[in-house]
Amino acid sequence: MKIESIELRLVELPLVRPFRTSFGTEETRAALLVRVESDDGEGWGECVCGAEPRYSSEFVDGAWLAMRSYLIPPLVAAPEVSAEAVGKLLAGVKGHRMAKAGLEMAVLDAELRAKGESFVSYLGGRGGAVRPGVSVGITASIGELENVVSRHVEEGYSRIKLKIEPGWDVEPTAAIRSLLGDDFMLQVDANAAYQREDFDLLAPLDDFGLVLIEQPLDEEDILGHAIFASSLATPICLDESIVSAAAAVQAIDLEACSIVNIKPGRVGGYLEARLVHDVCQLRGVPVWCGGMLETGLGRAGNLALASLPAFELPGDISATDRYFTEDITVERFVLEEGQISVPDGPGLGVSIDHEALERLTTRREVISV
Ligand code: OSB
Ligand code: MG
Repeated sequence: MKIESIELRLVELPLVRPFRTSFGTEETRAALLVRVESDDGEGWGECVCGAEPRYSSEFVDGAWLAMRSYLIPPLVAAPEVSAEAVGKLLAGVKGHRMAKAGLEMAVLDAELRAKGESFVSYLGGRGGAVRPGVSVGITASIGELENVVSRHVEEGYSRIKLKIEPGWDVEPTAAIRSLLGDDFMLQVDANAAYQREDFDLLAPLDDFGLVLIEQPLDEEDILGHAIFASSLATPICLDESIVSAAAAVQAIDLEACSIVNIKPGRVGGYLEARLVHDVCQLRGVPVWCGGMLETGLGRAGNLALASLPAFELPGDISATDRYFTEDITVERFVLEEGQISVPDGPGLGVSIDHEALERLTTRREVISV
Protein backbone atom coordinates (compact mmCIF):
# COMPACT_ATOMS: atom_id res chain seq x y z
CA MET A 1 0.00 0.00 0.00
CA LYS A 2 0.97 3.62 -0.38
CA ILE A 3 0.64 5.67 2.81
CA GLU A 4 -0.86 9.08 2.16
CA SER A 5 -0.74 10.54 5.66
CA ILE A 6 -0.46 9.58 9.30
CA GLU A 7 -2.49 11.18 12.05
CA LEU A 8 -1.37 11.26 15.68
CA ARG A 9 -3.89 11.78 18.45
CA LEU A 10 -3.56 12.04 22.18
CA VAL A 11 -6.65 10.89 24.05
CA GLU A 12 -7.10 11.12 27.80
CA LEU A 13 -9.15 8.37 29.38
CA PRO A 14 -9.89 8.69 33.11
CA LEU A 15 -9.13 5.42 34.95
CA VAL A 16 -11.91 3.97 37.12
CA ARG A 17 -9.42 3.94 40.00
CA PRO A 18 -5.89 5.35 40.23
CA PHE A 19 -3.25 2.77 39.25
CA ARG A 20 -0.27 2.88 41.59
CA THR A 21 2.95 1.02 40.88
CA SER A 22 6.48 1.26 42.25
CA PHE A 23 7.19 3.92 39.59
CA GLY A 24 4.21 6.20 40.12
CA THR A 25 0.45 6.71 40.13
CA GLU A 26 -1.69 7.15 37.03
CA GLU A 27 -5.19 8.62 37.32
CA THR A 28 -5.74 9.14 33.62
CA ARG A 29 -4.46 7.06 30.74
CA ALA A 30 -2.98 9.39 28.15
CA ALA A 31 -2.98 7.19 25.04
CA LEU A 32 -1.18 8.07 21.84
CA LEU A 33 -3.17 6.78 18.87
CA VAL A 34 -2.01 6.46 15.27
CA ARG A 35 -4.21 6.52 12.18
CA VAL A 36 -2.69 5.55 8.86
CA GLU A 37 -4.44 6.76 5.73
CA SER A 38 -3.48 4.75 2.66
CA ASP A 39 -4.67 4.12 -0.88
CA ASP A 40 -5.99 0.83 0.54
CA GLY A 41 -7.97 2.40 3.38
CA GLU A 42 -7.26 3.34 6.99
CA GLY A 43 -5.67 1.53 9.90
CA TRP A 44 -5.34 2.27 13.62
CA GLY A 45 -2.53 1.69 16.07
CA GLU A 46 -1.67 2.55 19.67
CA CYS A 47 1.70 3.63 21.04
CA VAL A 48 1.64 2.33 24.62
CA CYS A 49 4.24 4.57 26.27
CA GLY A 50 3.19 6.49 29.36
CA ALA A 51 2.82 10.24 29.73
CA GLU A 52 6.11 10.23 31.67
CA PRO A 53 9.29 8.13 31.21
CA ARG A 54 8.88 6.02 34.36
CA TYR A 55 8.10 2.48 33.21
CA SER A 56 10.45 2.88 30.24
CA SER A 57 12.48 5.68 28.69
CA GLU A 58 9.71 6.33 26.16
CA PHE A 59 6.96 8.87 26.87
CA VAL A 60 4.17 10.53 24.93
CA ASP A 61 5.83 13.84 23.98
CA GLY A 62 9.06 12.06 23.08
CA ALA A 63 7.30 9.42 20.99
CA TRP A 64 5.28 12.12 19.24
CA LEU A 65 8.44 14.00 18.28
CA ALA A 66 10.27 10.81 17.25
CA MET A 67 7.33 9.83 15.04
CA ARG A 68 6.85 13.24 13.49
CA SER A 69 10.54 13.91 12.81
CA TYR A 70 12.09 10.49 12.17
CA LEU A 71 9.65 7.61 11.93
CA ILE A 72 6.73 8.90 9.87
CA PRO A 73 8.73 10.63 7.07
CA PRO A 74 10.27 7.40 5.70
CA LEU A 75 6.87 5.70 5.79
CA VAL A 76 5.01 8.42 3.89
CA ALA A 77 7.94 8.77 1.46
CA ALA A 78 8.07 5.05 0.60
CA PRO A 79 6.32 4.17 -2.68
CA GLU A 80 5.03 0.96 -1.10
CA VAL A 81 4.71 -0.06 2.57
CA SER A 82 3.64 -3.28 4.28
CA ALA A 83 3.69 -4.16 7.97
CA GLU A 84 6.59 -6.54 7.28
CA ALA A 85 8.55 -3.64 5.73
CA VAL A 86 8.02 -1.13 8.56
CA GLY A 87 10.79 -2.57 10.75
CA LYS A 88 13.32 -2.35 7.93
CA LEU A 89 12.26 1.16 6.91
CA LEU A 90 12.70 2.35 10.50
CA ALA A 91 15.81 0.35 11.40
CA GLY A 92 18.05 3.42 11.00
CA VAL A 93 16.46 4.98 14.09
CA LYS A 94 17.73 3.54 17.36
CA GLY A 95 15.27 2.52 20.06
CA HIS A 96 11.82 4.17 20.21
CA ARG A 97 10.28 0.72 20.09
CA MET A 98 6.88 1.75 21.40
CA ALA A 99 6.65 4.51 18.81
CA LYS A 100 7.67 2.09 16.05
CA ALA A 101 5.20 -0.48 17.37
CA GLY A 102 2.30 1.99 17.20
CA LEU A 103 3.09 2.76 13.58
CA GLU A 104 3.57 -0.86 12.56
CA MET A 105 0.31 -1.77 14.26
CA ALA A 106 -1.61 0.87 12.27
CA VAL A 107 -0.04 -0.31 9.00
CA LEU A 108 -0.85 -3.93 9.86
CA ASP A 109 -4.44 -3.01 10.73
CA ALA A 110 -4.85 -1.18 7.39
CA GLU A 111 -3.28 -4.06 5.46
CA LEU A 112 -5.38 -6.75 7.13
CA ARG A 113 -8.63 -4.76 6.90
CA ALA A 114 -8.02 -4.35 3.18
CA LYS A 115 -7.45 -8.10 2.84
CA GLY A 116 -10.34 -9.01 5.14
CA GLU A 117 -8.03 -10.96 7.46
CA SER A 118 -8.04 -10.74 11.27
CA PHE A 119 -5.04 -10.08 13.53
CA VAL A 120 -5.55 -13.48 15.16
CA SER A 121 -5.47 -15.30 11.83
CA TYR A 122 -2.41 -13.34 10.68
CA LEU A 123 -0.51 -13.93 13.93
CA GLY A 124 -1.40 -17.62 14.00
CA GLY A 125 -3.51 -17.66 17.16
CA ARG A 126 -6.28 -20.17 17.80
CA GLY A 127 -8.87 -17.45 18.47
CA GLY A 128 -11.93 -18.22 20.56
CA ALA A 129 -11.48 -16.76 24.02
CA VAL A 130 -8.65 -16.26 26.48
CA ARG A 131 -8.64 -16.51 30.26
CA PRO A 132 -7.29 -13.22 31.64
CA GLY A 133 -5.80 -12.13 34.91
CA VAL A 134 -5.85 -8.74 36.54
CA SER A 135 -3.02 -6.51 37.71
CA VAL A 136 -3.83 -4.85 41.02
CA GLY A 137 -2.08 -1.63 41.95
CA ILE A 138 -0.64 -0.68 45.32
CA THR A 139 -3.38 0.48 47.69
CA ALA A 140 -3.44 2.65 50.81
CA SER A 141 -4.06 -0.33 53.11
CA ILE A 142 -4.14 -4.12 53.17
CA GLY A 143 -7.89 -3.96 53.84
CA GLU A 144 -8.45 -1.97 50.66
CA LEU A 145 -6.28 -4.43 48.70
CA GLU A 146 -8.36 -7.34 50.03
CA ASN A 147 -11.55 -5.60 48.91
CA VAL A 148 -10.23 -4.91 45.41
CA VAL A 149 -8.90 -8.45 44.99
CA SER A 150 -12.13 -10.03 46.31
CA ARG A 151 -14.15 -8.08 43.78
CA HIS A 152 -11.93 -9.20 40.91
CA VAL A 153 -12.16 -12.83 42.00
CA GLU A 154 -15.97 -12.54 42.11
CA GLU A 155 -15.89 -11.04 38.62
CA GLY A 156 -14.18 -14.22 37.42
CA TYR A 157 -10.50 -13.40 36.88
CA SER A 158 -8.30 -16.51 36.98
CA ARG A 159 -5.17 -14.91 38.30
CA ILE A 160 -4.21 -11.98 40.49
CA LYS A 161 -1.03 -9.96 40.08
CA LEU A 162 -0.01 -7.65 42.90
CA LYS A 163 2.24 -4.67 42.36
CA ILE A 164 4.98 -4.62 44.97
CA GLU A 165 7.76 -2.30 46.11
CA PRO A 166 10.03 -2.20 49.18
CA GLY A 167 7.67 -1.74 52.14
CA TRP A 168 4.72 -3.27 50.23
CA ASP A 169 5.69 -6.85 49.47
CA VAL A 170 5.60 -9.71 52.00
CA GLU A 171 2.70 -8.39 54.07
CA PRO A 172 0.22 -7.76 51.22
CA THR A 173 1.28 -11.00 49.50
CA ALA A 174 0.70 -13.01 52.69
CA ALA A 175 -2.71 -11.38 53.20
CA ILE A 176 -3.84 -12.04 49.62
CA ARG A 177 -2.54 -15.61 49.63
CA SER A 178 -4.57 -16.36 52.71
CA LEU A 179 -7.62 -14.65 51.17
CA LEU A 180 -7.34 -16.63 47.92
CA GLY A 181 -6.36 -20.03 49.30
CA ASP A 182 -3.37 -22.07 48.18
CA ASP A 183 -4.48 -22.99 44.66
CA PHE A 184 -5.37 -19.62 43.16
CA MET A 185 -2.80 -18.26 40.69
CA LEU A 186 -1.04 -15.33 42.39
CA GLN A 187 2.01 -13.43 41.19
CA VAL A 188 3.81 -10.16 41.96
CA ASP A 189 5.38 -7.40 39.86
CA ALA A 190 8.10 -5.13 41.25
CA ASN A 191 8.69 -2.96 38.16
CA ALA A 192 12.42 -2.90 38.89
CA ALA A 193 11.99 -1.42 42.40
CA TYR A 194 14.63 -3.61 44.10
CA GLN A 195 18.44 -3.70 44.17
CA ARG A 196 20.63 -6.78 44.29
CA GLU A 197 21.28 -5.97 47.99
CA ASP A 198 17.54 -6.32 48.66
CA PHE A 199 17.53 -10.09 48.09
CA ASP A 200 16.49 -10.73 51.70
CA LEU A 201 13.36 -8.61 51.21
CA LEU A 202 12.16 -10.87 48.41
CA ALA A 203 13.32 -14.30 49.67
CA PRO A 204 10.31 -14.66 52.04
CA LEU A 205 8.00 -14.53 49.00
CA ASP A 206 9.07 -18.13 48.30
CA ASP A 207 6.66 -19.18 51.06
CA PHE A 208 3.57 -18.13 49.11
CA GLY A 209 3.56 -20.47 46.12
CA LEU A 210 3.63 -17.61 43.62
CA VAL A 211 3.41 -18.31 39.89
CA LEU A 212 6.26 -15.85 39.36
CA ILE A 213 8.04 -12.69 40.47
CA GLU A 214 8.11 -10.12 37.66
CA GLN A 215 11.08 -7.82 37.07
CA PRO A 216 12.50 -7.31 40.57
CA LEU A 217 15.68 -5.53 39.34
CA ASP A 218 16.68 -2.85 36.88
CA GLU A 219 15.91 -3.57 33.24
CA GLU A 220 19.62 -3.72 32.36
CA ASP A 221 20.58 -6.05 35.21
CA ILE A 222 20.34 -9.43 33.49
CA LEU A 223 23.12 -10.89 35.64
CA GLY A 224 21.36 -9.73 38.82
CA HIS A 225 18.20 -11.51 37.71
CA ALA A 226 20.23 -14.67 37.01
CA ILE A 227 21.66 -14.47 40.54
CA PHE A 228 18.17 -14.01 42.02
CA ALA A 229 16.78 -16.82 39.86
CA SER A 230 19.40 -19.25 41.10
CA SER A 231 18.56 -18.50 44.74
CA LEU A 232 14.77 -18.20 44.65
CA ALA A 233 12.33 -21.10 44.34
CA THR A 234 9.77 -18.76 42.72
CA PRO A 235 10.29 -18.41 38.95
CA ILE A 236 11.59 -15.05 37.74
CA CYS A 237 9.67 -13.47 34.85
CA LEU A 238 11.09 -10.51 32.95
CA ASP A 239 9.06 -7.61 31.56
CA GLU A 240 11.10 -4.39 31.14
CA SER A 241 14.31 -6.29 30.24
CA ILE A 242 12.76 -8.11 27.27
CA VAL A 243 12.99 -5.50 24.52
CA SER A 244 13.33 -7.94 21.59
CA ALA A 245 13.47 -11.61 20.65
CA ALA A 246 17.28 -11.40 20.90
CA ALA A 247 16.98 -10.04 24.46
CA ALA A 248 14.60 -12.89 25.31
CA VAL A 249 17.06 -15.48 23.99
CA GLN A 250 19.91 -13.96 26.01
CA ALA A 251 17.90 -13.74 29.22
CA ILE A 252 16.70 -17.34 28.86
CA ASP A 253 20.14 -18.71 27.93
CA LEU A 254 21.70 -16.84 30.88
CA GLU A 255 18.98 -18.29 33.12
CA ALA A 256 17.86 -14.85 34.21
CA CYS A 257 14.22 -15.84 33.77
CA SER A 258 12.13 -18.94 33.16
CA ILE A 259 8.92 -17.13 32.12
CA VAL A 260 8.57 -14.16 29.74
CA ASN A 261 6.03 -11.33 29.73
CA ILE A 262 5.38 -10.24 26.13
CA LYS A 263 4.21 -6.70 25.41
CA PRO A 264 4.06 -5.82 21.72
CA GLY A 265 4.86 -2.16 22.38
CA ARG A 266 7.95 -2.90 24.47
CA VAL A 267 9.48 -5.14 21.78
CA GLY A 268 8.72 -2.87 18.80
CA GLY A 269 5.48 -4.35 17.50
CA TYR A 270 3.28 -7.39 17.00
CA LEU A 271 5.67 -8.98 14.49
CA GLU A 272 8.58 -8.94 16.95
CA ALA A 273 6.17 -10.04 19.70
CA ARG A 274 5.32 -13.12 17.64
CA LEU A 275 9.05 -13.75 17.26
CA VAL A 276 9.52 -13.48 21.05
CA HIS A 277 6.73 -16.03 21.38
CA ASP A 278 8.45 -18.32 18.88
CA VAL A 279 11.90 -18.23 20.52
CA CYS A 280 10.33 -18.88 23.93
CA GLN A 281 8.20 -21.72 22.58
CA LEU A 282 11.29 -23.32 21.05
CA ARG A 283 13.00 -23.21 24.45
CA GLY A 284 9.98 -24.45 26.37
CA VAL A 285 9.60 -21.14 28.20
CA PRO A 286 5.98 -20.19 29.00
CA VAL A 287 4.88 -16.67 28.05
CA TRP A 288 1.95 -14.42 28.90
CA CYS A 289 0.70 -11.15 27.48
CA GLY A 290 1.46 -8.08 29.54
CA GLY A 291 -0.68 -4.96 29.50
CA MET A 292 -0.09 -1.22 29.33
CA LEU A 293 -3.60 -0.01 30.24
CA GLU A 294 -4.45 -0.11 26.54
CA THR A 295 -7.51 1.35 24.88
CA GLY A 296 -9.79 -0.98 22.94
CA LEU A 297 -7.31 -0.90 20.05
CA GLY A 298 -4.33 -2.33 21.90
CA ARG A 299 -6.60 -4.64 23.90
CA ALA A 300 -7.98 -6.13 20.65
CA GLY A 301 -4.45 -6.80 19.33
CA ASN A 302 -3.28 -8.24 22.64
CA LEU A 303 -6.22 -10.65 22.79
CA ALA A 304 -5.28 -11.95 19.35
CA LEU A 305 -1.64 -12.36 20.39
CA ALA A 306 -2.58 -14.05 23.67
CA SER A 307 -4.28 -16.88 21.78
CA LEU A 308 -0.94 -18.12 20.39
CA PRO A 309 0.08 -21.53 21.80
CA ALA A 310 2.96 -20.62 24.17
CA PHE A 311 0.72 -18.11 26.02
CA GLU A 312 0.20 -20.66 28.74
CA LEU A 313 -0.43 -18.21 31.57
CA PRO A 314 -3.27 -15.66 31.96
CA GLY A 315 -2.33 -12.21 30.69
CA ASP A 316 -2.90 -8.66 31.97
CA ILE A 317 -5.72 -8.17 29.47
CA SER A 318 -8.64 -7.39 31.71
CA ALA A 319 -12.14 -6.33 30.70
CA THR A 320 -12.64 -2.71 29.62
CA ASP A 321 -14.58 -1.83 32.80
CA ARG A 322 -11.56 -2.70 34.96
CA TYR A 323 -9.85 0.35 33.42
CA PHE A 324 -12.28 2.85 31.88
CA THR A 325 -15.88 3.93 32.00
CA GLU A 326 -15.47 5.19 28.44
CA ASP A 327 -13.27 3.87 25.66
CA ILE A 328 -12.59 5.01 22.11
CA THR A 329 -13.73 1.77 20.47
CA VAL A 330 -17.38 0.88 19.97
CA GLU A 331 -16.63 -2.61 21.26
CA ARG A 332 -16.06 -3.05 24.97
CA PHE A 333 -14.36 -6.20 26.18
CA VAL A 334 -16.26 -8.13 28.81
CA LEU A 335 -15.42 -11.04 31.05
CA GLU A 336 -17.86 -13.89 30.44
CA GLU A 337 -17.43 -17.04 32.50
CA GLY A 338 -13.87 -16.00 33.19
CA GLN A 339 -12.99 -15.45 29.54
CA ILE A 340 -12.71 -12.62 27.02
CA SER A 341 -13.46 -13.29 23.35
CA VAL A 342 -10.72 -12.71 20.79
CA PRO A 343 -11.96 -10.36 18.03
CA ASP A 344 -12.08 -12.07 14.65
CA GLY A 345 -13.18 -9.31 12.28
CA PRO A 346 -10.82 -7.80 9.68
CA GLY A 347 -7.71 -6.14 11.11
CA LEU A 348 -7.99 -5.47 14.84
CA GLY A 349 -11.68 -6.32 14.56
CA VAL A 350 -12.84 -3.22 16.42
CA SER A 351 -14.23 0.10 15.23
CA ILE A 352 -13.64 3.60 16.47
CA ASP A 353 -16.34 5.39 18.47
CA HIS A 354 -15.85 8.70 16.66
CA GLU A 355 -17.98 10.72 19.04
CA ALA A 356 -15.98 9.52 22.09
CA LEU A 357 -12.70 9.87 20.20
CA GLU A 358 -13.35 13.53 19.33
CA ARG A 359 -14.50 14.36 22.84
CA LEU A 360 -11.49 12.69 24.52
CA THR A 361 -8.84 13.98 22.11
CA THR A 362 -6.55 16.62 23.59
CA ARG A 363 -4.02 16.90 20.77
CA ARG A 364 -3.98 16.03 17.07
CA GLU A 365 -1.54 16.38 14.19
CA VAL A 366 -1.60 15.08 10.63
CA ILE A 367 1.74 14.36 8.97
CA SER A 368 2.07 13.86 5.22
CA VAL A 369 4.94 14.25 2.76
O1 OSB B 1 4.57 -3.62 34.54
O2 OSB B 1 3.05 -4.80 33.70
C1 OSB B 1 3.47 -3.69 34.05
C2 OSB B 1 0.78 -1.04 33.49
C3 OSB B 1 1.53 0.00 32.98
C4 OSB B 1 2.89 -0.16 32.86
C5 OSB B 1 3.49 -1.36 33.25
C6 OSB B 1 2.73 -2.41 33.74
C7 OSB B 1 1.36 -2.23 33.91
C8 OSB B 1 0.48 -3.24 34.48
C9 OSB B 1 -0.98 -3.17 34.13
O3 OSB B 1 0.82 -4.07 35.28
C10 OSB B 1 -1.35 -4.14 33.10
C11 OSB B 1 -2.72 -3.91 32.52
O4 OSB B 1 -3.69 -4.35 33.14
O5 OSB B 1 -2.82 -3.29 31.45
MG1 MG C 1 5.39 -5.59 34.60
